[in-house]
Amino acid sequence: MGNTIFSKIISKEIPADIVFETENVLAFRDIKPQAPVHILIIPKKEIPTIREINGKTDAVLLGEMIDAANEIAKKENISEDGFRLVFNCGNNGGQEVYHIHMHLLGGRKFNWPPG
Ligand code: DGP
Repeated sequence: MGNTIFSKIISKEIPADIVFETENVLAFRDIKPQAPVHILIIPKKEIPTIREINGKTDAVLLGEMIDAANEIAKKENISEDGFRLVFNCGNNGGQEVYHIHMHLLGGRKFNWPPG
């Protein structure tokens, strides 16, 4: 088993508000939401950062994460107005949990460039 808090959420050792689950992907509400809808979409496979992603071998998994985002966005009624998907990577990227996760944010308008 892994050593981040997300491994314990995957194994259900600690609770989370899970909104979507398949064999390979899990999605749950962020504990510190930055928008009316803020959901984390994670692979069950442990990958510490986006730097460890191999585009060829991980393509199907990443595709499943995008499919999950689209399905959840529809369920949460944020699809039509639009939403933001974010991977933070490493120190400058603001990553806190070293198990990759895609933030799905919606329900309000976001600024660009980000702060
Ligand atoms: P990042 O900074 O990209 O690594 O984002 C980590 C996010 O994970 C942050 O928005 C807060 C969230 N988070 C951290 N610990 C927990 C937890 O135990 N449960 C849930 N639901 N979210 C968590």
